[in-house]
Amino acid sequence: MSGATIQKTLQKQVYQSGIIKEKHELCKRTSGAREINIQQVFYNGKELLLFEEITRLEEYSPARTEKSILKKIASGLMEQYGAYEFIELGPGDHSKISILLNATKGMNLKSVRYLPLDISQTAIRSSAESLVNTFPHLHVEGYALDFLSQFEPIQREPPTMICFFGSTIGNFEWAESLELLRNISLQMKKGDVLLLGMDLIKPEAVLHGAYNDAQGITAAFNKNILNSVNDLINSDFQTSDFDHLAFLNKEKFRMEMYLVANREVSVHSPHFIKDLQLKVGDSIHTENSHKYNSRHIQAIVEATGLKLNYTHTDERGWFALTEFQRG
Ligand code: AVJ
Repeated sequence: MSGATIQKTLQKQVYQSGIIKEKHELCKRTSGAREINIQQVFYNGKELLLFEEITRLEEYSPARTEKSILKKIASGLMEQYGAYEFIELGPGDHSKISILLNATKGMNLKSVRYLPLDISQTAIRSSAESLVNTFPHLHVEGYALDFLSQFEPIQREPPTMICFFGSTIGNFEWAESLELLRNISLQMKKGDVLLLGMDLIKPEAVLHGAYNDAQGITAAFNKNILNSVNDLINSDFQTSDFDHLAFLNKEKFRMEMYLVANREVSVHSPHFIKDLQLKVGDSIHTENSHKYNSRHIQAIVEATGLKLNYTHTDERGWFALTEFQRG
């Protein structure tokens, strides 16, 4: 079976389902061991829970560092921009936006609006409920859609603060991420701010540890992708047939994650024309996590035409919250 065939069937299935707009890409490499691509961009249910567990790991610092930076800059941002409408792309939980909302508490504002755009309707609903209880002056307007789609039609009064936290952008190929950010920038109105969380290049040992934690949570998170695929295409991938592999690709400035077959594997799905046969060592490329430096940030400025107002980092320079503005 050719890779292209799988890709076609999967896409059809994805578009038919309507609700699960996961982006899957399956292809076959031409030489050497086979490598299949299943890159999952959206977190739903179990992935989200496992990811939350990852953020609590000693070895995994991005989420923690981002929040500590945000706590330091929140009130300054509120004063500087006077943007009390927040759009958050793929919030997952509401821990990051709460930090900004907290900074609006003493300001005696008539109203603050929060517009989360997330694939998971359940996540949005539960966040909305708990947020309106904590912040009485808050209006939450959630949108269950993937953040790759347009938000321009949403009624809003600029300046809006568009928050894209967690280095979620890092899951995208570099060229794709520039395209996505350009698309976002085109939807920004004069004065709108984009607050972008970016995980920075750091020592290889630290990066390696963050994606190869001692408790094996990252491995479980990676393997769980197979369960999502099984749900999506009724396949019978067994997580125990695969080993977790994560390493730094220095040329591409990213951590790459794979699942490597530890035995001969045969996978069946009604969406496959023929069973998928894997040999020991064949791998499934499951995720990329890009790491950035100041040149990448400059390239974003050039690709989007946005103004870079400030780059906030921690003492170690391991994470950045970058402030872009539409002039
Ligand atoms: C949610 C995409 C930022 O790339 O670090 C963590 C996902 N994958 N461990 C990341 C992830 C494995 C995470 N992002």
